[in-house]
Amino acid sequence: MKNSVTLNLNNIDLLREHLSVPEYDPKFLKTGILHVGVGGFHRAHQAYYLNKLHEADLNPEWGICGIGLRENDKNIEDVFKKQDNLYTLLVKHPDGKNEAQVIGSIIDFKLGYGNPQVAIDKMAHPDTKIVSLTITEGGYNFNSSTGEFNFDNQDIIYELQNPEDPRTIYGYLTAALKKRRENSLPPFTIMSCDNIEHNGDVTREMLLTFAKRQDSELAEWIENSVSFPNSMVDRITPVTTAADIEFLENEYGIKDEWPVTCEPFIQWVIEDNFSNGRPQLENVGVQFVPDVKPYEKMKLRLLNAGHSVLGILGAVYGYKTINECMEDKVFLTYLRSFMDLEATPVLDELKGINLNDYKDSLEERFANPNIKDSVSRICSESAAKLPKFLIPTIQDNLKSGGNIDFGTLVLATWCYYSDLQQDQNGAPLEILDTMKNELHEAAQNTKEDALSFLRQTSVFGDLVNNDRFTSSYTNALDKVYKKQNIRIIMSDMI
Ligand code: CS2
Repeated sequence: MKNSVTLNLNNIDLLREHLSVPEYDPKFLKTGILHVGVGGFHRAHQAYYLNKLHEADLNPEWGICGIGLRENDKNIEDVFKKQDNLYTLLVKHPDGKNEAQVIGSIIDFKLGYGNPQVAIDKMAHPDTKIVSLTITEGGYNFNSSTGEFNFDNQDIIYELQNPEDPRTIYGYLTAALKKRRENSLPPFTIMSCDNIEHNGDVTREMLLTFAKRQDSELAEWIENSVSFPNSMVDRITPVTTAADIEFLENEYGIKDEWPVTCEPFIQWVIEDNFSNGRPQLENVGVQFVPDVKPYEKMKLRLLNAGHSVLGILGAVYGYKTINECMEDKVFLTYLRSFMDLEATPVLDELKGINLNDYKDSLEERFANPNIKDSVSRICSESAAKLPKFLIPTIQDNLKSGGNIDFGTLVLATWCYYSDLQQDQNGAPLEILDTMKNELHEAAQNTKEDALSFLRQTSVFGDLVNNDRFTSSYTNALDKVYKKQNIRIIMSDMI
């Protein structure tokens, strides 16, 4: 074991003996990209690609500055200050091998919370060319079933009345774009990197709806001049644990308070639609395509939905990780049946992609025993995720007369999970969901009204009115609530 070294710019030369470090000097970068939502995923994905680009050839105008809009983003600011915005990326291979590297592409972090002008000024700075987002599926403030902007959100009401004191991404973006327009600066591109179908189009529509209420001329300018490329982003990034921090110190002699771990696979498919220039990311493997929609649909409905299938059924059965589920033949076969019989028939054709190979590769990725992606991460925010990942497949199959039972069992099990908040062995489950209370209340009424969970139309749309669906759902509910072992229910179906 080497003596451990604290991660910061002064120690780069010492750290080079332990692991790979940036061979460029981050001090030569200026901020071209502002990123809202610096969590594990952004740091394992976009920031990794930018780091790779600078390693090949320094692109001085494309440094990243993180922006935090939430109160607890203060923690990120603190760690980044200590570590000069550096962090370690630990790639975990299925054979147990690991690769660690220090990433230097994030060069700054600004906390908007408590001092929004700092973030607005940064967005309005002439060097800023792109504002990218990973604000989670639930962060876009629209009703999942109607697609409409939610004007009842208290933060939206507040910021419409107090434009100088924004709270949500919409308030920040409009305030910054307004300033750019007043200063005759070109607008930045708004690049959503969240798992939502047509993520760019959705961001555009929501921002325009908000901006029209505030300033119709500004809204028109945004409509005519801001680009919102759609994208498909992919890399499985588990939650960082204390064990990861310890592992890095023991194995690589690096003291890093906030590293990130991920799988080896990475993909980014994006439309080449930028209002103010972009980095040459095609040089490091990013795919620029004219229309990303078929790719994102494939990924959301196979990978993300597949994750939710394993996560919810696995959590209630008592599994803790996705790879544990994949080691179980019943779960593995159930997942494949869901993908083959329900998700695939309602996907668009994708030239050049063999869906069977894609599904095989998903199975391998989910099974990576080194990743230990927790089912609790997958189940978190299911109320925002399932309407994007799983429910559209059920709705499409209801229209086409296709099979729905594999997906429906997941929804019935989710009702049980939200109601009892424990697994089938009686062990408590930690529910991480913005809608936790609403879900719990609706699920608790299941005994009096079997369809009560489904009556949350903002999540389920009008599924409650579809007889074929409700009959499959009550049948599944009946089995799950009678405490039939979930694994036996699943194995009877495959
Ligand atoms: C996961 C995703 O949030 C989830 O439930 O399915 O975070 C998934 O791991 C990523 O989208 C992979 O690219």
